[in-house]
Amino acid sequence: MKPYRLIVLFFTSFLLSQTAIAESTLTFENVWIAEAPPSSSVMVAYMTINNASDQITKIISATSSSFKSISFHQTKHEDDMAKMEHMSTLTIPAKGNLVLKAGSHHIMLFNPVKKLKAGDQVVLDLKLENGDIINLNVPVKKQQMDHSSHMHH
Ligand SMILES: [Cu+2]
Repeated sequence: MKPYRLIVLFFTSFLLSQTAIAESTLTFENVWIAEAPPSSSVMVAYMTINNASDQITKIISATSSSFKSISFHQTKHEDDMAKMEHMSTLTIPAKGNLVLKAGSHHIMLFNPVKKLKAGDQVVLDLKLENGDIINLNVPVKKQQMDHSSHMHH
């Protein structure tokens, strides 16, 4: 029983290390940054990240020459309060997707180097766990009034 299990374990880890090389088949949809009010020093990026591979893929950091710092957040609702929680990675499930949207996961952009408005373009560099860097061109767009978020009143 025991030696058999060991062999299975070795074989599994061999397979995992093989597929890791062919990793990183992410595609991005509906990528945009919401235009912020003039007084605001933070902006938010939204997108849908599709993972065509059969491996969980993690984005471990994001940088941009247009912002002083960037972090990953998740909005959590506790009682009647919406709180933003820091996330160390954006994790995209195998053969699945991660939707960054209002009230959920999002990318928080701090202190724009210059004022950005609808029509501007920003480059975001997303770094994957395997070291790959994805350069995303992201348009700034006007935020739509979303009445669905007021539904529970
Ligand atoms: Cu946030």
